[in-house]
Amino acid sequence: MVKVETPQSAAEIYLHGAHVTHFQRKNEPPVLWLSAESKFDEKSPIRGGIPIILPWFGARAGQTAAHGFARVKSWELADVAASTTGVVTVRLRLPECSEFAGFSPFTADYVVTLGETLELELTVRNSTGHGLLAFEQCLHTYFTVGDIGAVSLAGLQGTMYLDKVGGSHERVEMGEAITIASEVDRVYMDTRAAVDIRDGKLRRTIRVEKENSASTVVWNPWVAKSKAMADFGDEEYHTMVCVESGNVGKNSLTLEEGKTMTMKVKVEIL
Ligand code: TA6
Repeated sequence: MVKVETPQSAAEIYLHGAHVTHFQRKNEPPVLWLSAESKFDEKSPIRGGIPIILPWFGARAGQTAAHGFARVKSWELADVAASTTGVVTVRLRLPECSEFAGFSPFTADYVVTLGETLELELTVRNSTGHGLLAFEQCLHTYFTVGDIGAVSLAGLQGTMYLDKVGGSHERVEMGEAITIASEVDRVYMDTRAAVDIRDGKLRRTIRVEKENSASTVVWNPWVAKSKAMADFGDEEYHTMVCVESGNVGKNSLTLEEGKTMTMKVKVEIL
Protein backbone atom coordinates (compact mmCIF):
# COMPACT_ATOMS: atom_id res chain seq x y z
CA MET A 1 0.00 0.00 0.00
CA VAL A 2 1.13 3.52 -0.88
CA LYS A 3 0.53 5.96 1.98
CA VAL A 4 0.39 9.62 0.88
CA GLU A 5 0.54 12.76 3.02
CA THR A 6 0.13 16.17 1.39
CA PRO A 7 -0.15 19.59 3.06
CA GLN A 8 -3.92 19.37 2.48
CA SER A 9 -4.84 15.70 2.71
CA ALA A 10 -3.93 12.07 3.35
CA ALA A 11 -4.62 8.99 1.23
CA GLU A 12 -3.93 5.25 0.95
CA ILE A 13 -3.71 3.27 -2.29
CA TYR A 14 -3.31 -0.51 -2.47
CA LEU A 15 -1.46 -2.04 -5.44
CA HIS A 16 -4.12 -4.75 -5.17
CA GLY A 17 -6.65 -3.42 -7.66
CA ALA A 18 -4.94 0.03 -7.71
CA HIS A 19 -7.48 0.57 -4.99
CA VAL A 20 -7.73 4.00 -3.32
CA THR A 21 -9.14 3.08 0.10
CA HIS A 22 -8.69 6.37 1.95
CA PHE A 23 -8.87 10.10 1.15
CA GLN A 24 -9.26 12.65 3.92
CA ARG A 25 -8.64 16.39 4.06
CA LYS A 26 -7.02 17.80 7.14
CA ASN A 27 -9.42 18.30 10.09
CA GLU A 28 -12.38 16.77 8.24
CA PRO A 29 -14.13 13.40 8.23
CA PRO A 30 -12.91 10.93 5.58
CA VAL A 31 -14.36 11.31 2.10
CA LEU A 32 -14.08 7.65 1.16
CA TRP A 33 -15.80 4.85 3.09
CA LEU A 34 -14.13 1.51 3.87
CA SER A 35 -15.90 -1.48 5.45
CA ALA A 36 -14.58 -2.69 8.78
CA GLU A 37 -15.36 -6.18 7.44
CA SER A 38 -13.43 -5.82 4.17
CA LYS A 39 -11.17 -8.66 3.15
CA PHE A 40 -7.55 -7.95 2.29
CA ASP A 41 -6.43 -11.02 0.40
CA GLU A 42 -5.12 -11.78 -3.07
CA LYS A 43 -8.39 -13.18 -4.38
CA SER A 44 -10.95 -10.75 -2.99
CA PRO A 45 -11.90 -7.21 -3.95
CA ILE A 46 -11.56 -4.64 -1.17
CA ARG A 47 -14.98 -3.51 0.12
CA GLY A 48 -15.05 0.26 0.05
CA GLY A 49 -12.88 3.06 -1.35
CA ILE A 50 -12.72 3.06 -5.15
CA PRO A 51 -12.80 -0.36 -6.82
CA ILE A 52 -11.82 -0.18 -10.49
CA ILE A 53 -14.49 -2.07 -12.40
CA LEU A 54 -12.90 -3.26 -15.69
CA PRO A 55 -13.39 -4.69 -18.33
CA TRP A 56 -17.01 -5.61 -17.53
CA PHE A 57 -19.64 -4.31 -15.11
CA GLY A 58 -21.84 -6.64 -13.10
CA ALA A 59 -22.27 -10.25 -14.07
CA ARG A 60 -20.86 -11.64 -17.33
CA ALA A 61 -21.79 -14.89 -19.05
CA GLY A 62 -19.08 -17.50 -18.67
CA GLN A 63 -17.28 -15.50 -15.98
CA THR A 64 -17.59 -16.31 -12.27
CA ALA A 65 -16.39 -12.92 -11.08
CA ALA A 66 -18.72 -9.92 -11.11
CA HIS A 67 -17.32 -6.52 -12.06
CA GLY A 68 -14.31 -7.70 -14.07
CA PHE A 69 -10.81 -8.69 -12.87
CA ALA A 70 -8.91 -5.40 -12.61
CA ARG A 71 -9.96 -4.97 -8.95
CA VAL A 72 -8.31 -8.24 -7.89
CA LYS A 73 -5.09 -7.86 -9.86
CA SER A 74 -1.85 -6.51 -8.41
CA TRP A 75 -1.05 -3.31 -10.35
CA GLU A 76 2.45 -1.99 -10.89
CA LEU A 77 3.51 1.25 -9.25
CA ALA A 78 4.87 3.20 -12.23
CA ASP A 79 5.68 6.54 -10.60
CA VAL A 80 5.07 8.86 -7.64
CA ALA A 81 5.73 12.59 -7.90
CA ALA A 82 5.05 15.75 -5.91
CA SER A 83 4.53 19.23 -7.36
CA THR A 84 6.00 22.39 -5.83
CA THR A 85 2.61 23.00 -4.14
CA GLY A 86 2.68 19.56 -2.52
CA VAL A 87 0.12 17.94 -4.82
CA VAL A 88 1.06 14.27 -5.17
CA THR A 89 0.52 12.16 -8.30
CA VAL A 90 0.63 8.35 -8.19
CA ARG A 91 0.75 6.36 -11.46
CA LEU A 92 -0.18 2.70 -11.64
CA ARG A 93 -0.38 0.20 -14.47
CA LEU A 94 -2.33 -3.03 -14.89
CA PRO A 95 0.18 -5.64 -16.06
CA GLU A 96 -0.59 -8.22 -18.80
CA CYS A 97 -2.53 -11.06 -17.11
CA SER A 98 -3.91 -14.53 -17.87
CA GLU A 99 -7.46 -13.24 -17.68
CA PHE A 100 -6.90 -11.75 -21.06
CA ALA A 101 -7.55 -15.28 -22.30
CA GLY A 102 -11.24 -14.73 -21.75
CA PHE A 103 -11.06 -11.14 -22.84
CA SER A 104 -9.20 -9.18 -25.55
CA PRO A 105 -5.81 -7.80 -24.35
CA PHE A 106 -5.70 -4.17 -23.29
CA THR A 107 -3.52 -1.97 -21.13
CA ALA A 108 -4.80 0.20 -18.33
CA ASP A 109 -3.05 3.12 -16.68
CA TYR A 110 -4.37 4.89 -13.62
CA VAL A 111 -3.32 8.29 -12.34
CA VAL A 112 -4.37 9.41 -8.85
CA THR A 113 -3.79 13.08 -8.00
CA LEU A 114 -4.06 14.13 -4.36
CA GLY A 115 -4.27 17.58 -2.81
CA GLU A 116 -7.32 19.65 -1.89
CA THR A 117 -9.22 17.39 -4.26
CA LEU A 118 -8.98 13.76 -5.36
CA GLU A 119 -8.60 13.33 -9.11
CA LEU A 120 -8.60 10.06 -11.01
CA GLU A 121 -7.72 9.25 -14.62
CA LEU A 122 -8.25 5.76 -16.03
CA THR A 123 -6.75 5.22 -19.49
CA VAL A 124 -7.53 2.06 -21.43
CA ARG A 125 -5.62 1.20 -24.59
CA ASN A 126 -6.68 -1.44 -27.15
CA SER A 127 -3.60 -3.65 -27.48
CA THR A 128 -5.40 -6.62 -29.01
CA GLY A 129 -3.39 -6.43 -32.17
CA HIS A 130 -6.54 -7.24 -34.02
CA GLY A 131 -9.88 -5.50 -34.21
CA LEU A 132 -12.13 -3.72 -31.79
CA LEU A 133 -11.98 -3.85 -28.00
CA ALA A 134 -15.48 -3.77 -26.46
CA PHE A 135 -15.54 -3.11 -22.71
CA GLU A 136 -17.22 -1.47 -19.73
CA GLN A 137 -15.60 0.51 -16.95
CA CYS A 138 -16.63 2.10 -13.67
CA LEU A 139 -14.96 3.83 -10.73
CA HIS A 140 -17.22 2.30 -8.07
CA THR A 141 -16.69 4.95 -5.39
CA TYR A 142 -17.93 4.43 -1.80
CA PHE A 143 -18.44 7.77 -0.01
CA THR A 144 -18.65 8.36 3.73
CA VAL A 145 -21.87 10.04 4.86
CA GLY A 146 -22.92 11.06 8.36
CA ASP A 147 -26.35 9.40 8.18
CA ILE A 148 -27.87 8.05 4.97
CA GLY A 149 -31.24 9.37 6.16
CA ALA A 150 -29.90 12.94 5.97
CA VAL A 151 -28.37 12.62 2.50
CA SER A 152 -29.69 13.76 -0.87
CA LEU A 153 -28.12 13.39 -4.31
CA ALA A 154 -28.56 16.14 -6.90
CA GLY A 155 -27.72 16.26 -10.60
CA LEU A 156 -29.72 13.35 -12.06
CA GLN A 157 -33.17 14.87 -12.48
CA GLY A 158 -34.79 13.84 -15.79
CA THR A 159 -32.23 11.09 -16.39
CA MET A 160 -33.30 7.62 -17.49
CA TYR A 161 -32.10 4.80 -15.25
CA LEU A 162 -32.18 1.04 -14.97
CA ASP A 163 -33.65 0.15 -11.58
CA LYS A 164 -32.05 -3.14 -10.54
CA VAL A 165 -34.06 -3.55 -7.32
CA GLY A 166 -36.80 -6.14 -7.79
CA GLY A 167 -35.85 -6.96 -11.39
CA SER A 168 -34.66 -4.55 -14.04
CA HIS A 169 -36.98 -1.68 -14.90
CA GLU A 170 -36.37 1.46 -16.97
CA ARG A 171 -37.51 4.62 -15.14
CA VAL A 172 -36.89 8.36 -15.31
CA GLU A 173 -35.57 10.29 -12.28
CA MET A 174 -38.29 12.79 -11.44
CA GLY A 175 -36.95 14.35 -8.27
CA GLU A 176 -34.56 17.33 -8.08
CA ALA A 177 -32.73 15.40 -5.38
CA ILE A 178 -32.68 11.67 -4.63
CA THR A 179 -33.15 10.51 -1.04
CA ILE A 180 -32.47 6.93 0.15
CA ALA A 181 -34.77 5.07 2.53
CA SER A 182 -34.52 1.52 1.10
CA GLU A 183 -32.21 -0.55 -1.12
CA VAL A 184 -31.13 1.51 -4.13
CA ASP A 185 -29.30 0.03 -7.14
CA ARG A 186 -29.68 2.25 -10.19
CA VAL A 187 -27.71 2.67 -13.38
CA TYR A 188 -28.31 6.18 -14.77
CA MET A 189 -27.67 6.31 -18.51
CA ASP A 190 -26.51 9.00 -20.93
CA THR A 191 -25.60 11.43 -18.18
CA ARG A 192 -22.37 13.45 -18.06
CA ALA A 193 -23.61 15.61 -15.21
CA ALA A 194 -21.82 16.21 -11.93
CA VAL A 195 -23.51 14.75 -8.85
CA ASP A 196 -23.65 16.56 -5.50
CA ILE A 197 -23.85 14.41 -2.37
CA ARG A 198 -25.50 16.75 0.15
CA ASP A 199 -24.82 15.56 3.68
CA GLY A 200 -27.10 17.16 6.28
CA LYS A 201 -25.35 15.46 9.22
CA LEU A 202 -21.72 16.21 8.30
CA ARG A 203 -22.83 19.57 6.88
CA ARG A 204 -20.88 19.18 3.67
CA THR A 205 -21.42 18.59 -0.03
CA ILE A 206 -19.19 16.25 -1.98
CA ARG A 207 -19.18 17.06 -5.70
CA VAL A 208 -18.37 14.27 -8.15
CA GLU A 209 -17.44 15.64 -11.58
CA LYS A 210 -16.50 13.45 -14.50
CA GLU A 211 -15.26 13.45 -18.11
CA ASN A 212 -15.79 10.80 -20.80
CA SER A 213 -18.29 8.98 -18.61
CA ALA A 214 -21.91 8.54 -19.73
CA SER A 215 -23.17 6.36 -16.86
CA THR A 216 -23.65 7.08 -13.15
CA VAL A 217 -24.50 4.28 -10.72
CA VAL A 218 -26.10 4.91 -7.33
CA TRP A 219 -26.04 2.11 -4.74
CA ASN A 220 -26.92 1.50 -1.12
CA PRO A 221 -27.51 -2.16 -0.14
CA TRP A 222 -29.77 -1.28 2.81
CA VAL A 223 -30.69 -3.96 5.39
CA ALA A 224 -31.04 -7.35 3.69
CA LYS A 225 -28.17 -7.00 1.18
CA SER A 226 -25.89 -5.70 3.96
CA LYS A 227 -26.61 -8.83 5.97
CA ALA A 228 -26.08 -11.02 2.90
CA MET A 229 -22.55 -9.71 2.24
CA ALA A 230 -19.78 -11.32 4.36
CA ASP A 231 -17.44 -8.38 3.86
CA PHE A 232 -19.99 -5.71 4.79
CA GLY A 233 -21.19 -4.93 8.35
CA ASP A 234 -24.92 -5.31 9.02
CA GLU A 235 -25.30 -1.65 10.07
CA GLU A 236 -22.71 -0.11 7.75
CA TYR A 237 -25.30 0.96 5.14
CA HIS A 238 -26.16 3.89 7.43
CA THR A 239 -22.87 5.68 6.72
CA MET A 240 -22.07 5.03 3.05
CA VAL A 241 -23.40 5.65 -0.44
CA CYS A 242 -21.90 4.68 -3.77
CA VAL A 243 -21.91 7.25 -6.55
CA GLU A 244 -20.05 5.61 -9.39
CA SER A 245 -18.76 7.07 -12.66
CA GLY A 246 -18.45 4.83 -15.69
CA ASN A 247 -19.48 3.60 -19.10
CA VAL A 248 -21.69 0.54 -18.65
CA GLY A 249 -24.61 -1.25 -20.27
CA LYS A 250 -25.87 0.70 -23.26
CA ASN A 251 -23.03 3.20 -22.61
CA SER A 252 -20.34 0.53 -22.93
CA LEU A 253 -17.38 1.37 -25.18
CA THR A 254 -15.55 0.08 -28.20
CA LEU A 255 -11.98 1.08 -29.01
CA GLU A 256 -10.26 0.61 -32.33
CA GLU A 257 -6.90 -1.12 -32.48
CA GLY A 258 -4.16 0.97 -30.83
CA LYS A 259 -6.59 3.67 -29.66
CA THR A 260 -6.86 4.90 -26.06
CA MET A 261 -9.70 6.31 -23.98
CA THR A 262 -9.31 8.28 -20.74
CA MET A 263 -12.11 8.66 -18.22
CA LYS A 264 -11.62 11.33 -15.52
CA VAL A 265 -13.29 11.84 -12.15
CA LYS A 266 -12.79 14.71 -9.73
CA VAL A 267 -13.99 14.58 -6.12
CA GLU A 268 -14.10 17.82 -4.17
CA ILE A 269 -15.61 19.08 -0.95
CA LEU A 270 -17.65 22.24 -1.50
O1 TA6 B 1 -22.64 -0.84 -8.45
C1 TA6 B 1 -23.72 -1.43 -7.82
C2 TA6 B 1 -23.53 -2.94 -7.87
O2 TA6 B 1 -23.46 -3.37 -9.19
C3 TA6 B 1 -24.64 -3.62 -7.07
O3 TA6 B 1 -25.50 -4.36 -7.91
C4 TA6 B 1 -23.90 -4.49 -6.06
O4 TA6 B 1 -23.74 -5.76 -6.51
C5 TA6 B 1 -22.58 -3.74 -5.94
O5 TA6 B 1 -22.29 -3.30 -7.23
C6 TA6 B 1 -21.44 -4.48 -5.30
O6 TA6 B 1 -20.94 -5.47 -6.10
P1 TA6 B 1 -19.79 -6.44 -5.52
O7 TA6 B 1 -19.45 -7.37 -6.64
O8 TA6 B 1 -18.63 -5.54 -5.13
O9 TA6 B 1 -20.38 -7.12 -4.30
